[in-house]
Amino acid sequence: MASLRQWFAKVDRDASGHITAMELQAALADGGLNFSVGTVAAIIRQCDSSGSGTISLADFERLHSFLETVQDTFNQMGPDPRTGRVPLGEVARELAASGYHLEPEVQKALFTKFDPLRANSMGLQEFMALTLFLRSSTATFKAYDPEGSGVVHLTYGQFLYAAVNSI
Ligand SMILES: [Ca+2]
Repeated sequence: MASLRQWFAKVDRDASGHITAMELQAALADGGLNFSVGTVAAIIRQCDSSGSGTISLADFERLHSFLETVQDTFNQMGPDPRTGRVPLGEVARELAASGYHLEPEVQKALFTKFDPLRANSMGLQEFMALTLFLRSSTATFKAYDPEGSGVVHLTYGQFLYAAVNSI
């Protein structure tokens, strides 16, 4: 726990007691991971218990374990040591193993979006963005489908709300 505290202090550059999206973006970039502010904000939403848009020390362990889980999952897929990337077929197998039952056209759309360079592979950054999207979309869907029927009916406003929360 002492090391987590030290890491927190390092990331919290202005020592405000909260890690902002900008601070987290800079820390991840130091580790060689270059994310847009939007993706970093999505990472924070996964871990931010208070809805403040920032990470407190209490949230930090969750953030740490989320980043570690995604990294471990990525490493288990056996990235090419030369490029650091995993073929899309391997990502598809991993998603299925994680319980995402995606129709072929849905999977194709996801891969088109999260492999924007059409490399037929993903690096850790793309895989993390995909993971965030799936997690937040699933959470939003479940919020509209608390009984787990698998079908939701949305008004236009609810659709926009769901879409903007799934980025
Ligand atoms: Ca700060």
